[in-house]
Amino acid sequence: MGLNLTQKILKAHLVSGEMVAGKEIAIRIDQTLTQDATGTMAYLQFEAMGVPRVKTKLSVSYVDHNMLQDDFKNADDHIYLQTVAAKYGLYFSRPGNGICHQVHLERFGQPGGTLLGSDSHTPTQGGIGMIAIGAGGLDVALAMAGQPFSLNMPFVVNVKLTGKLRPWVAGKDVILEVLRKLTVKGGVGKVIEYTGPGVKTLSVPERATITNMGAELGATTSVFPSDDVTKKFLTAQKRGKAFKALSADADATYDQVVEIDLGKLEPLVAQPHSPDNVTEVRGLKGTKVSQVAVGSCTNSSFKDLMTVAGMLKGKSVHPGLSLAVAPGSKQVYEMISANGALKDIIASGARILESGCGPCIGMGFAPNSGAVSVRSFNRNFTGRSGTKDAQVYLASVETCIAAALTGELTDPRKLGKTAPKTIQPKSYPVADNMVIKPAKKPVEVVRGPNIKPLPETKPLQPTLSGEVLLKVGDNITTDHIMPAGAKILPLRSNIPEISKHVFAPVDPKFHDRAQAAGGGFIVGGQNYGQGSSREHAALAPMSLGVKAVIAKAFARIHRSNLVNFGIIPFTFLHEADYDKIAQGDKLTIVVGNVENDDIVVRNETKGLDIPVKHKLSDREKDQVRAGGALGLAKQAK
Ligand code: MIC
Ligand code: SF4
Repeated sequence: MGLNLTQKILKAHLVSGEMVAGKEIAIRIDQTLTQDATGTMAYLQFEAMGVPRVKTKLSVSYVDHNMLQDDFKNADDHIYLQTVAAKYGLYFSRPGNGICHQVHLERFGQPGGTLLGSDSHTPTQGGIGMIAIGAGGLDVALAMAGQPFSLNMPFVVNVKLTGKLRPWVAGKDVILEVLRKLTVKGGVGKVIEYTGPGVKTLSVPERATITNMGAELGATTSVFPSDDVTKKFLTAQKRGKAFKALSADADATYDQVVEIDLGKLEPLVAQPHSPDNVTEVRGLKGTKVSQVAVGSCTNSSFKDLMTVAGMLKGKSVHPGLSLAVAPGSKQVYEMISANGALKDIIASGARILESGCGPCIGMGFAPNSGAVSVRSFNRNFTGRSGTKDAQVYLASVETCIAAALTGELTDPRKLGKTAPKTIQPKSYPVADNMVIKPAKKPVEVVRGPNIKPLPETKPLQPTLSGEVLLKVGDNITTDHIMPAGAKILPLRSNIPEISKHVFAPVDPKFHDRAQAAGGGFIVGGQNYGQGSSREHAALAPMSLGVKAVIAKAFARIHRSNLVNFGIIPFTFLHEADYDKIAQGDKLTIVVGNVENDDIVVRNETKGLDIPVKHKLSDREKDQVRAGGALGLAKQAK
């Protein structure tokens, strides 16, 4: 029987396990990436493992998130990251070089390879046929130390593309349509593999937008075949040698099939506050917009910026709003400045931001109170923009600029029959002068005062008891659990400080209550922990004494992060039992050594027994017993 592309690449990297969907496998990791907001912790953990040099084929450390330097903290972290990279054999992409996923696509991604990144949008590289997976920093540190990465063998969804996008319809609209069909939890445990005759009509930047935002499906990753389009892109990046033709076997089978006729799609938008709350732009005509932002790892390629420039040329930004534009990388920035496109963008009145994550993670350009903000980004969770009551809509670059010109949500097709043409360059300018190679001589790692030691982990207690510190509903994101933004992100290397903000958007008293109670439990609904890969959403609760989370279901990366830090992720055996626990209830859970999966939660307050499962693999059981994966890695040394 033939294999699909996902199975082929996983098979070529299989270290252990059986390739049966849902069963745990371990794969060899060729490349890793980190960004600064998760990287500091990942390298502190890597250092604690005592491995002298990274063991991957390539590891890159990027700085793109914590770029606002309003005091020493972020700048100190950047120097720590630079020196640690030099010492341990990593490439270091300096602040200013661009957003990790965009730069990685341009310069490092490898069709057919595996990439583990401490950022949930690592699957962007699926746009060139790579199996690229987001994970917590500790998992990435372990991969850098040469350990295989464990995951459940994914189910594979075939998204069959036919037809061709019509003018003004973009790659972003394709992924918004997939999100509308599958929802933010529809991809959990699955890889989304794109096939069909429509694939060849999509450029690499369009494919990368689609695989990037596949993260919002909760998918393990997304992948496109590597074909002539990929070859042209890599050759233009002077990386023709990295090309390898890859596709599914003709008789490959899939667990699920979704068909999309590209020719039938129209401009779409994700409404507040979830990326799957998708509808046609035309239906929202007339909605007044206060700000527009173009950029982020989803839509900041040369193609995107040329679309922005083409639409803005000779026109003015609407007086009722503010437009910000952030080119995704230095390469993009250089190209649009060399060909005059940047001039057209500036002349329109747009505010040019540096190449980095910026407003996507609440690092500046927060909307005004109650504002409607239209963004070419991938997440619109409540408060993520920095303004709690802002209404964030996610859309293509075309729809963003249509709003920027008219002051309201406008179907870009209303701007004329012909969309601006963007030609794929035959050659990209390659400088790489902002990528520092690993040092050959010994390097001293520089640590600023904001870099605090890792918190201590404690081995598993056979009986867990305490109160339910918080009960939350479905689709709680890591932005709820451990918010980001300009004020909190600089504390990523300081767990005692960042812990003060755990669950702040949901309940500002959470920290004090958890401390007073000496820890306890969290109860959650469906898809608990969706969104980012930030392990701080597990690490900080752990430092506050959270021992277990009992939920209806977990998002993949967050579940792994909980286990990595010794917090047991229990799921209800019967979902209706969610109603049998209230905030403040006292619970006792006899877990023993977690060998047995059938565990009973005793609700002491209500006098009820509630059956739950931990579904830990043998590897995970060992991690939980040791109080987390780092403890285990140190024991193994
Ligand atoms: C995000 O988009 O939420 C982030 C910031 O890139 C995170 C990583 C982080 O929290 O540092 C992600 O997506 O994993
Ligand atoms: Fe950066 Fe936003 Fe992409 Fe996360 S989603 S990596 S914050 S641009």
